[in-house]
Amino acid sequence: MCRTDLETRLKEARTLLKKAVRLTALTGAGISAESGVPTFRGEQGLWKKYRAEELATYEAFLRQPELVWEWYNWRRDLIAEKRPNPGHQALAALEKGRDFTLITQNVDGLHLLAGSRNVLEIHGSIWRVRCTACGRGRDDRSVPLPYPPLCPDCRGLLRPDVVWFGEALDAGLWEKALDKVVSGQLMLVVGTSALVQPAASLAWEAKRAGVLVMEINPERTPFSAEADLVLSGSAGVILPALVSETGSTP
Ligand code: BJW
Ligand code: ZN
Repeated sequence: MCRTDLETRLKEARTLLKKAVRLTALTGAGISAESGVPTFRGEQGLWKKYRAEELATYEAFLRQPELVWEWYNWRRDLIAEKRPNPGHQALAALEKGRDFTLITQNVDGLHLLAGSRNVLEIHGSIWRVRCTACGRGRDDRSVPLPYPPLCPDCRGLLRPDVVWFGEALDAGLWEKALDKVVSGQLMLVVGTSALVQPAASLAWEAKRAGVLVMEINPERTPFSAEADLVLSGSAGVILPALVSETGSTP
């Protein structure tokens, strides 16, 4: 997309954003890329080095819990020193004065660190652990977690409190996300390959409900053709450009 093209689209996007009072955003790994957190797919993606099915399934965890924990400890260590970038900050600013729900597939916690409060972490959090025996979850930010991490209540093996392939999303969070998306006026789809279900379906559900959807991504995705407006570029540049002149309140 050439510069003038992007400028025109940004202008249009700002006008639409100014009018919107009920807003949602769906974010993916791309928004944290500029903070130095690797994405999953693509050339620099995490799955280039590791096979998803070897690490991000419960079966993999049952087979090789130590290997899975090694991977999560490595990621916890990497994420612990990362900070929110201007993309996260712009979304936090957008929350002020609006009915704004931020739905994130990311487990890194960077939206919360940026000051967003109305956040639905639909794939869980890398900073939470859950007992495989009694099911209790708790926050735990220690890095690394000594292996094997055991539940203080029942001595069961702890797992990362994230959603692996083949697992259901938390029903309450999912219903709230879907409800906010379809009852909104505008939705931003930021930094996601729009490949992983059911999260990606939120963008299509929004369209079906007549919600205006803007996509922000340097690459095209399976959703791009459906989006009302595609702002092609990195979230750390586009989002601040969108929000700064829109102001934090409508
Ligand atoms: C930038 C940027 C910049 C770069 N600025 N942008 C066949 C068809 C359809 C579905 C399936 C199927 N086979 C299996 C399924 C189901 C499966 C699925 O969707 N698989 C697909 C891969 C095909 N889904 C599931 O299994 C889900 N559960 C389920 O279906 O349960 C059924 C069930 C129901 C009832 C009872 C029981 C079961 C669960 C999915 C869980 C996904 N989990 C992960 C791991 C989380 C934990 C962890 O982090 O360790 O979630 S996988 C991984 O993918 C992670 C992410 O949240 C998720 C999405 O990835 P994301 O965020 O889109 O990242 P990338 O890397 O893909 O893309 C980055 C994007 O950023 C790119 O577009 C870049 O261009 C862009 N970008 N720099 C803006 N600076
Ligand atoms: Zn327990």
